[in-house]
Amino acid sequence: MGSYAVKKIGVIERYQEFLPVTEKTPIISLNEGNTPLILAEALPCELGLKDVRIYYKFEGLNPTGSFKDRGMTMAISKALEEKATAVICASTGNTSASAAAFAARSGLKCYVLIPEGKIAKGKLMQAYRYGAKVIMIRGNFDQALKLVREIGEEGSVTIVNSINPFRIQGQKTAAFEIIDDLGDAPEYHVIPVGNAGNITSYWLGYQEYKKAGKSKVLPKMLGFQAAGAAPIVHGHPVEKPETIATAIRIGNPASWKSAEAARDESGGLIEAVTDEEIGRAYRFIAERDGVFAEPASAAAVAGFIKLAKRNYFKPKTKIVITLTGSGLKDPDYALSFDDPIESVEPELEAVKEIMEK
Ligand code: AN7
Repeated sequence: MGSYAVKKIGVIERYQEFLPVTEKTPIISLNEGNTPLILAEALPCELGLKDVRIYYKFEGLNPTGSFKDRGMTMAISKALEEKATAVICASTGNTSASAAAFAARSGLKCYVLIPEGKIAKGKLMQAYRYGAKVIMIRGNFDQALKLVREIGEEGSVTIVNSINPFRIQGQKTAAFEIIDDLGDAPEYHVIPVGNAGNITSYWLGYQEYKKAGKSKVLPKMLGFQAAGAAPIVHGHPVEKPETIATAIRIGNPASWKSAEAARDESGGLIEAVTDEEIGRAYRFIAERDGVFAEPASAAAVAGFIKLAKRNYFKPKTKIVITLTGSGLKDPDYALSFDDPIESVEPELEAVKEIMEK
């Protein structure tokens, strides 16, 4: 073997002093984390924002294409340490893809419960191909999570939804990376909210790093739910959540209270954005900034745009927007817009005619 000096490491090895692991923890990693902060250029330009810096924390570049891998490396490693034999989760898609991948690598059996017909094709495909036992529920995510809790209580299968505290621990490393990259925390952090584990995780990470003297600033946490699935905004569960952003089609988030705490302690907010606003933001960042994220991620961008138009942001500040998952996850949504891809005979004139349109 030749020498291979660059050793890419995952979030547990990189941040072990901040995580509940020991030398005895068997680390199951896919080199997750270490995702880039991509400077937004078209977005501030379009909004006439001259003296703020906006970064996309692009979590779509994780091994299974979403931020879930940060929490899953922890949850699966700890499950293995605790001699589990099987894991289970309910999912709107990304958790199931991530659980399936890390379980495959660990040798643990994996069961995933997903709402039938309501998860993006790429995610379903991942869970299936990584070899999880995929069970489609004729109901929504909240009903699937309730079943998972019941199965978890029986004791033989470990739950790897974010009600598993190791998930939150792993996911907080995204905040660490941002501070390590920027030298301090941003003044504002914008993030989509579904089951509310991620906003909880970032807030925990920002606070812990500040306590450790790694940063001076604590950001305002700015969360966005889809208008048809906005229980935290309305202050009560939504029985039939609906949104094109299927990842956040959740009516009764598990981390509801801690999301409210993140919002209130940081002086932030949690608001709603419509599917139309999500769709526009989704197209804008792909078409103008060259960053392809999934609809749920675009909810954060849509929220950012809404606040910017209200002159919410103070000048000379930094803003980080987490793009939670890859646009590749949801081909059906990507191809659903009414600007059709045209087909022609293989003739020069015909091709030129379309080029000039
Ligand atoms: C791309 O996979 O809940 O507020 O079961 O996949 O931490 O739930 C996914 C959530 C945002 C919301 N963006 O994060 C699941 C699941 C994407 C997501 C969220 C999800 P949380």
